[in-house]
Amino acid sequence: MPVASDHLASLSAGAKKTPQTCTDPIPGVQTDLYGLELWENYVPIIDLGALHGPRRSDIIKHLAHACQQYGFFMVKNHGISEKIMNNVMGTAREFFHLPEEEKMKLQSPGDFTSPIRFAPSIKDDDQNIVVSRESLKFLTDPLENYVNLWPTYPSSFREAVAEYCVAAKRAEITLTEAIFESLGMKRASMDQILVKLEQNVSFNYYPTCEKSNLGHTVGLRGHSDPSIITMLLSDEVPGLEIFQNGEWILFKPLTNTLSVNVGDILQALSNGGYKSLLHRVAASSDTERLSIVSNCYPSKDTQIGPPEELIDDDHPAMYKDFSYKELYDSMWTLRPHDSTRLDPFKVCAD
Ligand SMILES: O=C(O)CCC(=O)C(=O)O
Repeated sequence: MPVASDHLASLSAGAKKTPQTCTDPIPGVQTDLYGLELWENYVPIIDLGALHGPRRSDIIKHLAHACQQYGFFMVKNHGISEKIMNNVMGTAREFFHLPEEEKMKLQSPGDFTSPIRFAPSIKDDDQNIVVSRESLKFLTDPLENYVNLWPTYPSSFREAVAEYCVAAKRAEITLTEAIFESLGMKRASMDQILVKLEQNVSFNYYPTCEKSNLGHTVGLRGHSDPSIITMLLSDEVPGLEIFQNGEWILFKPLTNTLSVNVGDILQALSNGGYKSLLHRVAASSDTERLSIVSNCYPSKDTQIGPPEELIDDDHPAMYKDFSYKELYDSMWTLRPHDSTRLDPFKVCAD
């Protein structure tokens, strides 16, 4: 049975089990010879709903291509209802519009391990740059351990966010399992990760900045994510820029889709076959922007070096065998905008 049904069953009810399917053609989308849709020629669209039907093996091939060539794709028919997405976006927007002193109550300066933390915009004097993003980051897994730490204002917060987290995690498990299958991982290698997948969520708010300050303001600096995959729900305001073929490309979100990027852990697990995406967010003087990021990663004791079935004479191991805890502990010693998180775990330094 291809679907990680045991792992999905462990999620509480609330999210739709069978993703809604939409087969209407989307303007601006071309389909290649293998049936893979490409949005504006640079972002693949993966039909997550079709993983549950007879086209599963085609979708697995689409995923392999998307992760190898792009490190970034959109998912449609992901099973997260419009109502759940609208509720969580509305709640996040209300949160960021609270008075500064309310949000600052959730700040925990210097403590990156706090289960919930608000971070305001910052000025980096060394680089003479303002990073305009405000964020609220929180652990979500298991929900019952964390919900009581979440804000009670806006009053919709706990319910709307919990519903979104459950639905997003369901989509992430389905997608992660399919991505592992696309790599040719053995069932046992997949399961040692899938049974212990965890999630954290970040609400990101990018206020508008004065036109005169645009030259030294960014939304968020270039980085990759310390995740297996990262799933992004954003409003329709462009801002995310992805690094592809040596240039930064502005991504234009498509309604009702989520975007997904390959993270550092998947790059290590795939022995470098799937590339972790470098991305950043531009500042705007016209429109504020809101996004919700869900990071999917393994438990601390999980081994995330490439599994033996992906290593042979033609594909020698690029990374040592290491645990997620080792990666997690080492990443606080690097600057957050370094994209070198995996370097200490390489078999041979470049
Ligand atoms: O807001 C976005 O589009 C991206 C956010 C992001 O990259 C992050 O939270 O790490």
